[in-house]
Amino acid sequence: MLPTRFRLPLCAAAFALLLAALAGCSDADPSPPGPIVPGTAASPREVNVIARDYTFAPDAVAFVPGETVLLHVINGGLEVHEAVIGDAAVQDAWEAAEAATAGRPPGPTPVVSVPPDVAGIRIVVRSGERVDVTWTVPADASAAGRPWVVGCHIPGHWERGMQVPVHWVGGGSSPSYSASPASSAAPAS
Ligand SMILES: [Cu+2]
Repeated sequence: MLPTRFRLPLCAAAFALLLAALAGCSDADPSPPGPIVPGTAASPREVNVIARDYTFAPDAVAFVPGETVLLHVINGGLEVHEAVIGDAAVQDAWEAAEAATAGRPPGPTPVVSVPPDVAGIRIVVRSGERVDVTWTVPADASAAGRPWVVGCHIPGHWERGMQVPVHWVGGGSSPSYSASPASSAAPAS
C-alpha cells in the first residue's frame, strides 16, 4: 500500500482527469476548447450564434482566418436582433447608421447601409427566426491587430451588452487545451 502522502496526489490526478474527460464531453460548455477544423468552400464549418434580449451566446466566437463558415444566426429573443461581424470601424459604422432609426416603432429594422469598406457582414434576424449565411472569413482578418467583434446595433442593444469578441485560431490548433484525457484515463489492462 502506498503511503498516504502519495495517495492524495494520485486521487487528485485521477479526479482532474475525470473532470477533463467530462468537460470534453459536455454540450453545455459555451466555449469548447477542442480543435477547430477550418471550413472550406466545399465543406463549411458550422458556427452557431444565438441572439437574445440582450446577449449573444456563446460569449466569444472563434474563426480561422480564410476559412469558410456556415453561420446559423438564431434569434431566441422577442426583439429583432442582428449579428454584425467586423472590427471597430465596422461596428462604429453600423452603430452610427442605425442610431438614425432610433425611436421608430417596433418591427423590422429599417433599411440602412454603410460604405462597403466598413460593411463587414451583417445578418438581421427577427424573433424566433434563424438565418443561415455562408461566409468566407477574410484571410488577413487577424493580421491588422484590430480586434473583431460580433455586435448588434439595433438602437440601444450594443450598450445593453450585445457584443462578444472574435477569437482568431489557427487551423487544427487548440491553443488552450493539449491534454488527451480519453487515452490517458483508459484503464490499464
Ligand atoms: Cu439586438
